[in-house]
Amino acid sequence: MKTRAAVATAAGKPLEIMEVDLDGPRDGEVLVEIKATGICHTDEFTLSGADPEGLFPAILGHEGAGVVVDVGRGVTSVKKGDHVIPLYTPECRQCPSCLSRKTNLCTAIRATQGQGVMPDGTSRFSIGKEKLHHYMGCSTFSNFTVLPEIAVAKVDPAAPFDKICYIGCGVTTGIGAVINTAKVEEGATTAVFGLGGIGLNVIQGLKLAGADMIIGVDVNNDKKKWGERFGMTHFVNPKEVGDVVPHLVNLTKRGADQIGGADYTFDCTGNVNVMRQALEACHRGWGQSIIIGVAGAGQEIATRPFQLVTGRVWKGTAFGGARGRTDVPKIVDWYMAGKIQIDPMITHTLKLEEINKGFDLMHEGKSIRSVVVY
Ligand code: NAD
Ligand code: AHE
Ligand code: ZN
Repeated sequence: MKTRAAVATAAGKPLEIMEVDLDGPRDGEVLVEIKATGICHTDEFTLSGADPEGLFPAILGHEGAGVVVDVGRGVTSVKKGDHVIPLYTPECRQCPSCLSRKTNLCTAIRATQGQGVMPDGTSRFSIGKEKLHHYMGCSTFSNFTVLPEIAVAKVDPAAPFDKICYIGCGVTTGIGAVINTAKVEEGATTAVFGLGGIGLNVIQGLKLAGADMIIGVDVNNDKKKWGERFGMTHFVNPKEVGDVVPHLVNLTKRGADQIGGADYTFDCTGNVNVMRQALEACHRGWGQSIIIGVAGAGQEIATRPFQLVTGRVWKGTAFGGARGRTDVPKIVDWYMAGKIQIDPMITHTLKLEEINKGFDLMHEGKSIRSVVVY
């Protein structure tokens, strides 16, 4: 079949809207009509050329929602007409990682996913004889896409596609980092670095978890009102306070010994210098810093080992530690029940032809989330 898609032809170039060829689903695969897709910073990261796994030409996009329109042989868990969210972190429930109960990082198809192909080693996308790469197993910047059955979560059909697509990455990553990875407890003192599409969801997760102090840290003062909207209690612009680490340690002093530092900090910037600040702003003895941001090829994190020797913990999280087929439908239900907010964070709704504008808005710091509606 033919489908409309935004194609990443080369690193650093705007996406090109074109008609591409799409082969139907093979064994264990499903064909999904994508109804809406968010634009995540990670799409920008790969398009920029910074992603060591980046492949071109490719169809990017990993934050979608849509309807199953066809299924391959052997598919049992979804059927035509089901509403689904594609999962860049699948859940096969059979691999050693899924069975370990220690991680959400299913390994069933990770190798081929990183090579931009389906589990059988081939691509479903092409333009004539030229093959196009899949991206993060999702390629939601195409109106129709093919996914393995284990990489779709079946969700409430009443949920609006143009909002729940964001659960395909940003919402789940932010809230999950708090609940699944950090396991933040009531009354905690916390700091969130970077108040974009991920950081604001960390803030909303911290509010849900009952954190007392939620400090937002961002170089853009416009983000103050955004953080406050979702439960941030204090705002710090690192450009205005000198060295941000002692500033945060001072701000979080509490208890008889007046030792400062947050119980939990979150990096939502992808900047390795910020990751160090987030670790060092943690409380001696128990503070945990969760790395969510993704950094480019060649970037490394550093700190004095003393920071870890004295009990601070550095952790990372992918997709908020969520098991997609199990947890994503629940998060959609939370949204439908009004337990979490999504609508105000979707600042821009665009047509596929306007997708490059979504990247411009992100670069300019003007959007929280742009969503493309097909
Ligand atoms: P975004 O562009 O919407 O937000 C980034 C925010 O960081 C902006 O508000 C920006 O002003 C702020 N910022 C930039 N430099 C800063 C600094 N030095 N100090 C403080 N704030 C600073 O991006 P996003 O969509 O929220 O994504 C954030 C990061 O999370 C990206 O690196 C993205 O690739 C990554 N990500 C990771 C996962 C995962 O599973 N681990 C999932 C989604 C996104
Ligand atoms: N190709 C990148 C990996 C980037 C990365 O860490 N991606 C996250 C999801 S970001 C979503 O917006 C992830 O899921 N990681 C786990 C995995 O298996 O990739 C690089 O840096 O090489
Ligand atoms: Zn993402």
